[in-house]
Amino acid sequence: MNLQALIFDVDGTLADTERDGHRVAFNAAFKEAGLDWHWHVDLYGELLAVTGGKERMHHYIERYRPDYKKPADFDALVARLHAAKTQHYTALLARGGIPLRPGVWRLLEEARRHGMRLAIATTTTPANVSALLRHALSPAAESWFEIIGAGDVVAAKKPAPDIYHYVLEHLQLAPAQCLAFEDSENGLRAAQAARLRTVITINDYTRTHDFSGAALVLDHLGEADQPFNVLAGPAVNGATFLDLNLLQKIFIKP
Ligand code: XBP
Ligand code: MG
Repeated sequence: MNLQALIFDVDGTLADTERDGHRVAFNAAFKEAGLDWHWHVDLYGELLAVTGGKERMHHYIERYRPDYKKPADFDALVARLHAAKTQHYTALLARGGIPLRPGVWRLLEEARRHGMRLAIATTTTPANVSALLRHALSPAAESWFEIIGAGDVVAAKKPAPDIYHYVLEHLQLAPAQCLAFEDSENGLRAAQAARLRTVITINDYTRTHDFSGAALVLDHLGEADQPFNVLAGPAVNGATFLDLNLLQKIFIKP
């Protein structure tokens, strides 16, 4: 087996975007529209069970707001709220509001230097990916990824495998030639259903998720001065951060 490509999720994996990014942007859009919807930190954790911002708003109303009288054009309202939320979110990223998680920049840089192919598979809106890559990584970072599979480009969002199938098809690689990076159970289920081995880096919203079947579960990718903790997976023989050398050792069997 020859590892040829790394495929990254975005939200929660490249950066901790949910609590202080997406959530804040949703609330700003709701307030601006004069709605009494407010997603506090714990509620948002529950709402993350549904991926995709538009889908999450529908879920919120169905599940938590039986009192809300939907207007006839509810889908259009959700679409307008989502567009406003995207504006708020990308503006927040442009202000440098959300940094990358530990080890992300280092691993991407190393992968590029060694000709490892890179891709993105996410449920988030393409504009959100562009803003994060440009402002948290590098102005040219979008070009680092051969394919950015994002948002409504596929009909079914994670945990459906569609976005991974879309990316694999574009890369023209078999799942065994790639490795996925995810932070959530929905992400893992999507990658697994596409037969991809998956490295998980947990975060505060996902640490209690079921990651059975993941190839490796870490608290983060680690840095030389910020060692990772291995929560599940093979022995890493004293390594303190995930780099290509460690990936070769644990994933490429002779
Ligand atoms: C990420 C998401 C996204 C964001 C919001 O899931 O669920 O919906 O919360 O993005 P994953 P949009 O990391 O598994 O891809 O509002 O642009 O949909
Ligand atoms: Mg994620």
